[in-house]
Amino acid sequence: MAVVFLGLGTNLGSREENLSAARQLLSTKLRLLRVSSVYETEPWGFREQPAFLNQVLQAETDLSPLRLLRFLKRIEKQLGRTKTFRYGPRLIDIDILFYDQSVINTRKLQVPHPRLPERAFVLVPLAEIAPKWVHPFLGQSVQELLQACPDKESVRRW
Ligand code: PH2
Ligand code: MG
Ligand code: MG
Repeated sequence: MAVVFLGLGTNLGSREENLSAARQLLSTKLRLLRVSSVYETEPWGFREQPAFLNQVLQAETDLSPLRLLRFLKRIEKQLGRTKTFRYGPRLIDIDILFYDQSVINTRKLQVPHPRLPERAFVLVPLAEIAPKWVHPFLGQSVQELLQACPDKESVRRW
C-alpha cells in the first residue's frame, strides 16, 4: 500500500458538486485517510478566469503511480472535463502531489508535483492535513514550504 496526496481543483460549473463527485469516484479505488477543508483561491498562472475551489486528500492505494494517473484522468473525463489550455479553466483537475517518498520524472508523470513549492492553493490545504510530511528531495516539510511560499492571502477557507 502506498500513501498518496492528491490535489483537487475546479473553477467551472457547480464547483462544490465537482469536488464531491470527484471524492465519491476516488473512493471507489482509494481509501481516503484525510480530507482538507475546501478553499477558495485566486487563479494562479493565468489570472483572467473564475476563482477556484481547491482541496487536498490523503489516501491509501495499491495502484502503481501510472495506474493511479490513468484512474485520475478517467475520473476527470467522467466528470466532463474537456481540454482547454495550460493553467486555463477546468471542471475538475486531480493531480498527484506526493506518492509515498517516490521521485518520478517521466514525460507522462512528475512526482512530487513540480510546482508544489510555488502554489499556496496546494500548500495551505496540504499543511492543514499533513504539515510534517517531508518533500522527498527538497528535504523540507510541507509547513516549511508553506512558510516560504508567497501569495498565501490568495487562499481563503470556503
Ligand atoms: N490550477 C491550475 C492553474 N491555476 N489556480 C488555482 N487557484 N487553483 C488551481 O487548482 C489551479 C490554478 C492548473 O492546474
Ligand atoms: Mg493542476
Ligand atoms: Mg492536472
